[in-house]
Amino acid sequence: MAWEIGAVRWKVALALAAVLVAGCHGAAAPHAPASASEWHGNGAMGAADWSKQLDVTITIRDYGYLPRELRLRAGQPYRLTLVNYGSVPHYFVAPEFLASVATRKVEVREQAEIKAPVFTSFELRPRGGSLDVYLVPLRPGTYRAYCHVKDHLAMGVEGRIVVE
Ligand SMILES: [Cu+2]
Repeated sequence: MAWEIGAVRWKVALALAAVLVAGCHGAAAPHAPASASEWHGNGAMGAADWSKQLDVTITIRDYGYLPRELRLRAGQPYRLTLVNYGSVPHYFVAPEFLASVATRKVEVREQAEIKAPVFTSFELRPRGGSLDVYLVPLRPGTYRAYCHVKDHLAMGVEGRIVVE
């Protein structure tokens, strides 16, 4: 009797474990890297010399991103600061760009650091809301970034990031 209850418990535990494993895979983001080494850009993160970090900024206004085009070099570590000087919240939506870089962390100064393999977008509060993305571009290309709030894209709240 005791053995039977034990066996049932085992079956329940195994079924639960299977559900948990399936759940983890199902929850993976479309661009999520398969492994930690991929997360770190196949060594790009470990090889990056952060003492050579360059600081670049994209300023967001109600009429657009400044600069309209930001040029970056593949393999170079950057601190990309996003700051919204507009009067309303704005987004920085750039899933292709953010999936093409190795991200060390995202930092809200004096507040928090967020660690994740891949980001897709950020929302910045008006009148000075900002954050820093520590990243190493990996794939040359031209990437789009824009705000998807209402008619903001039509108002010009967008930009281009060129990785050479
Ligand atoms: Cu906007």
